[in-house]
Amino acid sequence: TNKTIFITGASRGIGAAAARFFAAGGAHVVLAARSIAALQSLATEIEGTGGQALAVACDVADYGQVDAAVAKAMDRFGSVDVLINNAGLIEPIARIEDSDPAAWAKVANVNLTGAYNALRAVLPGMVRRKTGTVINISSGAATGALEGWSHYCATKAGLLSLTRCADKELREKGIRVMGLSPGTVATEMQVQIRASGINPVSQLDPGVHKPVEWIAQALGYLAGDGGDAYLGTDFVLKTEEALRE
Ligand code: NJP
Repeated sequence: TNKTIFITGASRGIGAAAARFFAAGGAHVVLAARSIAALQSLATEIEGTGGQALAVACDVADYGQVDAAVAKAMDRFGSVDVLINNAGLIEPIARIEDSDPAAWAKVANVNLTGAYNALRAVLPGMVRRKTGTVINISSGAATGALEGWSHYCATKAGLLSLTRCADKELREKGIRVMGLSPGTVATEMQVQIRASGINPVSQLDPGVHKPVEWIAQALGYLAGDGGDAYLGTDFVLKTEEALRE
């Protein structure tokens, strides 16, 4: 299809894999993150294989930057049809008593407010066209309680709640808001988790490190016309009744 897919956190890991996957299927991809050099090199790679990609530098924690990035996407491709809220971080991992308040706030501003920012920025166009798809990448941590992960667990739980609220408001306007909990995926984030020494082996999905391509395929399913579901960490497809209560 020639849909435009706006992907946050596209400079590496799951976001970069999703960009390659959607571009290979003919979509126009907008690559958003802070590391502009990595985004530009991915855009060049995608364009080299006949795809269309736009790299936009943006810190999702800053609404002005997100809004400007969406405006650039609209200028280049005319619309944003699918938003994938994938940008996220877990560092620094620390028990609450040892944690730095500013670092905790930064995680909240990326994992939760960042997703709100991108949703808020793409919505006027989606409401105008009466169609759109938003996929928020949450985590099994949303329902877990892991030492040193208070920032991550709390913000991923908040992101699921944002998903439910947004879906309730927007479904009747033709916009689907869905969630995906990838489970344990082989990316830089897992390297950081192991290095922290706190919960070094994921307790959420022990022993399994899914390749990023699996997550990209799951996103493809959700973004497709048939996708109207929530994918849990076990990767068993299930319609999450809670999302549509
Ligand atoms: O992580 P990683 P993943 N503004 O660290 C970007 C969730 N998840 O691919 O800005 C904009 O390789 C950063 O780009 P840059 C996880 O919580 C993962 O594993 O250039 N972008 C980079 O592209 C997250 O939501 C696992 O540094 C910002 C990307 O985010 C998503 O999957 C399990 C940013 C992070 O790439 C992708 O994570 C699970 C900012 N302020 C959920 N800050 C797992 N890996 O096991 C960071 O359940 N980024």
